[in-house]
Amino acid sequence: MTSPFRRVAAAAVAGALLFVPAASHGAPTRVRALAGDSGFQFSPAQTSIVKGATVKWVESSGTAHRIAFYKKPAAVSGFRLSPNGSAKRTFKKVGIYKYRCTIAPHSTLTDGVCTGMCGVIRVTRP
Ligand SMILES: [Cu+2]
Repeated sequence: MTSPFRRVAAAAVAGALLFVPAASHGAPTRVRALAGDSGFQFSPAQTSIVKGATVKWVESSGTAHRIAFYKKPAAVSGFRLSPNGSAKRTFKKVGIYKYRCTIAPHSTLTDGVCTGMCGVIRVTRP
């Protein structure tokens, strides 16, 4: 049994070892929305892309989600993620974007700190 934290840490270590560059303008970077036995989470919870790249959220647990960006350097609209559906957003400005699922009890936001189904997208220069 691997905790979500350990999985994220393991992914970060694997990424560092492989020198995985930030995703370029090719296929969208995928983020899975998980629920059920895995708990409410985005996988990976943190991802890096280059400016102009697209993130595609894929729901694979049969649960609806509502994504809202609560910290962003540029406007990016939230969206509903239908059960087993997907949605994309393209990021045109460098910076750190933080988002969460606002459907209770998937995440909570207290004093700017998100717990649960929370995600971060780091958008870097190409
Ligand atoms: Cu959710």
